[in-house]
Order: sequence, then structure tokens, then C-alpha cells
Amino acid sequence: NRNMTSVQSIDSGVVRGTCHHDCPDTCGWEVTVEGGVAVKMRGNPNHPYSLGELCPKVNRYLDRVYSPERILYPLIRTGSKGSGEFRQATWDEALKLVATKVHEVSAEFGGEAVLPWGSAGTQGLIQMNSLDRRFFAKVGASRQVDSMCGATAMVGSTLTLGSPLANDPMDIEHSKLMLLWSTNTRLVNRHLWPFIEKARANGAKVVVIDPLKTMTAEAADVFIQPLPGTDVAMMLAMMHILIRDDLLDHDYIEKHTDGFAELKAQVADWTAERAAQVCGISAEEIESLAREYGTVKPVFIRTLIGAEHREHGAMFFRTLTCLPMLVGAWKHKGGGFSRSVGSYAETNVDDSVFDVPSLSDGKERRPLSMNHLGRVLNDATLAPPVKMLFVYNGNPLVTAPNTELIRQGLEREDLFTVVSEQFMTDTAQYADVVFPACTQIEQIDVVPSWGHLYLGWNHKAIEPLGESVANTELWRRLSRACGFTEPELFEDDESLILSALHDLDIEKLRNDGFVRLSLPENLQPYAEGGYSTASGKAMLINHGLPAVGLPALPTYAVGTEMAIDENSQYPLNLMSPKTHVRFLNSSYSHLGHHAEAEGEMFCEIHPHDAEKRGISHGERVRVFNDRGSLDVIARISADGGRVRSGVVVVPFGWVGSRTKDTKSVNALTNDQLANYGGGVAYYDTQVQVEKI
Ligand SMILES: Nc1nc2c(c(=O)[nH]1)N[C@H]1C(S)=C(S)[C@@H](COP(=O)(O)OP(=O)(O)OC[C@H]3O[C@@H](n4cnc5c(=O)[nH]c(N)nc54)[C@H](O)[C@@H]3O)O[C@H]1N2
Ligand SMILES: Nc1nc2c(c(=O)[nH]1)N[C@H]1C(S)=C(S)[C@@H](COP(=O)(O)OP(=O)(O)OC[C@H]3O[C@@H](n4cnc5c(=O)[nH]c(N)nc54)[C@H](O)[C@@H]3O)O[C@H]1N2
Ligand code: SF4
Ligand SMILES: [Mo]
Repeated sequence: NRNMTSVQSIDSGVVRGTCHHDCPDTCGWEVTVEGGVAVKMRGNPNHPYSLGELCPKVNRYLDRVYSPERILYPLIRTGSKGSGEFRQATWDEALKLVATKVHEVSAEFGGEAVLPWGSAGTQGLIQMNSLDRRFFAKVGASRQVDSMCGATAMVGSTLTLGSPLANDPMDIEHSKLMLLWSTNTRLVNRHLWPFIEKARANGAKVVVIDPLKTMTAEAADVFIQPLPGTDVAMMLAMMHILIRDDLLDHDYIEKHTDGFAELKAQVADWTAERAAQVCGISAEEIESLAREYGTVKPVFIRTLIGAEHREHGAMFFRTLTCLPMLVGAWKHKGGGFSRSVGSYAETNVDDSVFDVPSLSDGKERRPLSMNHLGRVLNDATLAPPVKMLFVYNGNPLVTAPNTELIRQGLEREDLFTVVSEQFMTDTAQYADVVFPACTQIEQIDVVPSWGHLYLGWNHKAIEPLGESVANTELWRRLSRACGFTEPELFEDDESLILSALHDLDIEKLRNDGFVRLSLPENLQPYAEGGYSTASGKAMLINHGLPAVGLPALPTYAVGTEMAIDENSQYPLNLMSPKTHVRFLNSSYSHLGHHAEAEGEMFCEIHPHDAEKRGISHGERVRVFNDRGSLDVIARISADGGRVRSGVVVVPFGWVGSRTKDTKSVNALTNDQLANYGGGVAYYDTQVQVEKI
């Protein structure tokens, strides 16, 4: 039953697929179909990384697919913007309306008055980003740039390594000391945890470094809880100690790094005592971490994106990646540094085939930051202004920063908003036209992973429900409705996929549902140096950085710790990470079962800060700043351990319909870009909390 062609669903049988969610685990799955209906879904037991397991989000995926809340037909707005009042329309009518608008707006303001905003609702190769690029190139639309996720972290580590490439996360199982630094593995990367446990069973130790006592921290051997945004000071002190106590791999430093002498001078006065002051932890914690880091081998650092959501996010990753150099950690299997391995997909996947420059006559199109959607929609000086917005694979009114500014933009009567969605999200409520999107089991794709080295195939298991379509089909229909004729705009799904894949066994990929990227079985990228830099050496000093306004050496931005100032108007630092096992970003939080199990959105506050404000556990509080205000329930951990004094948490993920004020935490968050890399400083947000 696995020999069916990939573009067709089947009547009955078992079909292999791959999870499309923006999650490092990219699990393999199997869907059982009976009479054209998907009746069962489980993990693909042969998948070498996910090992037959899915997760509390996707275990109920079929409820998502068959949810009565699915959008199954095109919708046209009838009520006021945001009212959520729509009528069902035919595809013809909806397409004609949108195509007419594209032409009108382009004629009056130019193509750049059209703006696409797409995120990673599906990470599939063609459904995330393929024909949309061609469609918007043809329209001459503004270009979406920057990223809510990963850009700053990637650029930061590249400033040292010369490329985003580092260790295979699965190699963590060979480690003896694992530093989970700013990542909540058990929650967000759950399929890596068994590999960590395996190492542990062999005597390895887990250290978690996070300003919050996460569920991962609770399972650690050692937990270090610095003040938010201060880690670089701790890293510099670790380097100071490694140098002071000569816990160095001199040979590796000599052969494979540039700038050790300068770095040594830079960290000379970064004693553990000084860093301890900055980080709000004890000098002994830093001393002991550095000693272990310098003596235990193999030593592995694991991180994802958490710390990038700050002004100085790039420096965190830049500095962190210097550590393995000093101890030669890369030389040992199970040693080094691991973050996203997404860039390894380039070994077999070339998505540049989706860019067809001739469609836009080679013209440069205006770049606009996706993190500044609110600013862009409200900027009267923008020439041309944005008059038409396409949102797909994302829900910016919940997930982008400073959402109330976005809401103000979406309310504009002179803005025409088109949303492609599976569900009536907060953002879709503001659409003029909504197109129905199908789910992963209704479409084909190939899914590269950023958490392991296996490429996943996704067969279509069932036919799209109602009149929903894959994103690729939406772009084809829009191109036709606009009267465009270039054949590249109409390429079919299988052809798109095959054009991008190279040097791999596609039959095996299709049959097994996954194939390992064509990389050496033993991937130790920097065991013998070979950095992608001009000198071939890692850049402890990076001479290119002053030109872009950053210091050449790892540097702690003095004053970051001052963010917590008791006397200021907004004295509390607001962190808003993922805390929910049943949500995937804002996905699933609108679905009854998931939402009810997670309970109401809350604000976690230290007993000391609560007491000062007369707040008791379970009482309603107002969390506010100049951007917005939220009415939530106070959570005070009995031992005061989850958050430090001066820090509060309102978690990310809850959608408007599930909150008291129909707003998510991003009503409060900072939309300033990080000082480098194009990410956004969500966590550099200050608030006040008061009892209601
Ligand atoms: N269940 C579930 N899983 C998910 C997701 C989800 O929504 N739900 N989302 C997926 C997505 S899109 C992504 S990108 C990944 C993200 O995966 P992670 O990057 O691991 O998750 P985050 O919650 O963004 O941040 C991780 C940790 O960084 C910490 N952190 C923040 N600032 C600092 C700092 O200054 N220093 C230190 N040391 N730590 C800091 C936070 O407290 C948080 O615990 O998770 C993916 N997996
Ligand atoms: N405060 C705060 N904000 C954050 C974060 C945080 O930690 N704290 N994390 C940030 C991070 S790391 C990320 S990645 C972003 C995530 O932000 P978004 O990418 O906006 O995440 P989702 O809310 O999951 O939105 C994905 C949407 O795509 C839709 N979708 C799924 N598949 C398809 C498809 O095939 N076609 C179409 N048309 N639609 C589809 C889903 O229904 C869903 O509504 O949020 C960021 N925002
Ligand atoms: S959301 Fe993540 S953990 Fe869950 S099935 Fe998808 S890839 Fe796996
Ligand atoms: Mo993300």
C-alpha cells in the first residue's frame, strides 16, 4: 500500500507523513485511512529520532483535521473589521475580488503597496515558501524580511563559527556534561530528552541555565538561574576561569582559532565575583560550572532560540560559541555546540529554485520587517503605504510583538487583508477575504528539520475537506485570477518538490517517510577546524563587527542588568516563553480540549513582589505598560522558585478568544529589533503588575 503515487490520497490503507509544525522534532507519522476518512494517526515507529512517538499537541491531530471549527469555504467579510462576521462565498467570487484589488492597488500605488506576511505554520518545503515567492515577485510586492524566530541566534553563532552549522543534536547521547543553556528541552524539544537520559544513564550530568525554573530545570542535576539577559557576563567569567586555571586546549586554540590573545585580555577582569554581581548568582556557581566545563569531556552545549529575543541576543550566541573553542570540545564525539541544524538541509534541498527573478524583471523590491507589522501598517510616511496585506502560515495578532499596534493597523478601512487559514484565528477575524487552507494530511510536501538530520516525506492521506486547498494551489488560483500567464506560477506540487531535491534516494524517502541527509555518519564538523571563515579559523575576534556597530570581541553590554529597577514606572521584566505542552505557538489554544487542559492565562510572580503589591495566589491582577494591559490570574509558587524577584512571566500561546481581554501576552511586548540579526526583543519588556 506504499506504492501509490504521492499526489493521490488513498481509499484505505496506511500512509506515511511528517509533522509540519514549527517544532525542532519534525516527527514521522502514519495515518490509517478507511473509506477516504483518516481514522487513526500514530508516530512512525521506524523514525530514528522520534521513535514512534508524537506529542500532546499532535496526538489529537485528527480532531484538528475534522474539527467543526475548520474553515472549509472562502469567506467574505460582512461585518466591521474584526467583528468576525463573514459570509460564505464561491472560490470564483473571492478570487475575483482579491485579483481586482491587487490590480487596483498596484495601478494606484504600485506593487509595493502589497505586503505578504507569512510565518512557519507549516515548515514544509513547498507549502511554507515556494509559489508565494513567485506570486509576490510577479505582483512586485514589498518583500517580507527579518524573522520572529531563529534569525538572531543563527547570525550570532555565525559571527564566531563563520556558518550556522554545528553539531548533530542526537550526538548529545555521547556527552558526559550537557549544558542546556536557554532552552526548555523537555517542553519544546521533547524527543531529544531520551537521548539526554541515555547519556545520563552513562553517568553524564545535566546543567540547565535559565532565568526561569522550567520543567527542564526541574529535571536537571544543576540549575543556574541568572537574571534575564545577563548570561554573557557568566560566559566571560567562565572563559576567565578556564584561562586562569589553564583548563585550555592549547593545541586546538593555536591551530583553529583567531584572536585568543585579544580574548584573554578582554576577559582578564571578568572574575567570577564580578559576573556573579551582574547575574545575581553566586561566584561559586560560576567557578564550579567553569571547572566542570574545563575538565569533563565530552562537553556539549545545547540551545535553541530563547535568549535571542533580546536587544543583545546576537551577542549571547556569539559568546556562547566561543566556549567550545577554549576546551577543544569539538574534538570529542558528544562535544561541541548544537542549535538549529536547519542549514544542513541544503545538502540535499535547494529552495533557491523557487526564486524566479525574471518574474519581477530583476527589480529590487522594498524590504519590510515582519517584526514591524504594526509599525508598517500605521506608518503614514511610508511611500507607498501598505494597502493590501496577505497573511498565511501565521497568526501575527497573537504571535508578533506589540499586537495592539497591529490591531490598529488591521482596523484601517483602506487596508484590504487576505488571510489563508485552517481556523478563524484572531488575525483572520480582521480579514476582508479568508481562503480555506488544508491540513498536512490533505497535502503533499517534504519537511526539512531543524532538530535532526532526517528529511521527511509527507504523503497526502485524504482529500482536502470542503473546498480547502494547499497553499501552493491558492497561489496558482490567485495567479490565474490575476490574469498572469508565466508557467512558473503554475508549477505543480510534485514538480516543485522534485526540482528542489538532489543527491538523495527519493524512492526511499517516499517509501520510508524519511531519509538521512547525505552527510557523514559521524558528523563532527569542527573536530579538525575547517571553519567557514576567511582564515579557516574560528573568530574569537571578529574584525568585521565594528563596521556593523558591534564590538570585535565578546562583550557584555553594561547596563543590561539595570532593566530591573524597582523605582521605575514599569519595574518588572516580563518574560513570555512557551510553557504549554498542548499548544504549538498559538496553534491548538483555540481548541477546546487543549485549551481547557492548559487552563487560563496567568502571571507568575515572585512572593516578594506579590506581597509588596498585596497580591495572593489565584487573585486577578492587571499586567500593563504603555502598549497594553492584561487581566490575568496571579500564580505565586510556594517556594518562590520559578521566577526570581523582579521577573514576571505571562506565557505565550493563549489566543484572544481564550483570554479575558481577547488579547495575548504580545499586547505588551517590545517590538524593537535586536541590535543585530533581524530578530525582535520580545523579552526586553517592562511592566507593572497590580491587584484588580
Ligand atoms: N510545546 C511546545 N513546543 C514548542 C513550541 C511551542 O509553542 N510549544 N514552539 C516551537 C518553536 S517555534 C520554537 S522556536 C522552539 C523554541 O524553543 P526554545 O528556544 O527552547 O524555547 P523558548 O521558550 O523560546 O525559550 C527557551 C528558554 O529561554 C529562556 N530565556 C529567555 N531569556 C533568556 C536569557 O536571557 N538567558 C537564558 N539563559 N535563558 C533565557 C526562557 O526562560 C525559556 O525557558 O520551541 C518549539 N517547540
Ligand atoms: N511573546 C512571545 N512571542 C512569540 C514567541 C515567544 O516565545 N514569546 N515565540 C515566537 C516564535 S519562536 C515563533 S516561531 C512565532 C510563531 O508565530 P506563528 O508562526 O504566527 O505561529 P502560530 O500561531 O502557530 O501560527 C501558525 C498558523 O498557521 C496556520 N497553518 C498551519 N498550517 C498551515 C497551512 O498549511 N496553510 C496555511 N495557510 N496556514 C497554516 C495555523 O492554523 C496557525 O494559525 O511566534 C513568536 N512569538
Ligand atoms: S509538534 Fe513537534 S513534537 Fe509534536 S508531532 Fe509535531 S514535530 Fe513532533
Ligand atoms: Mo519559533
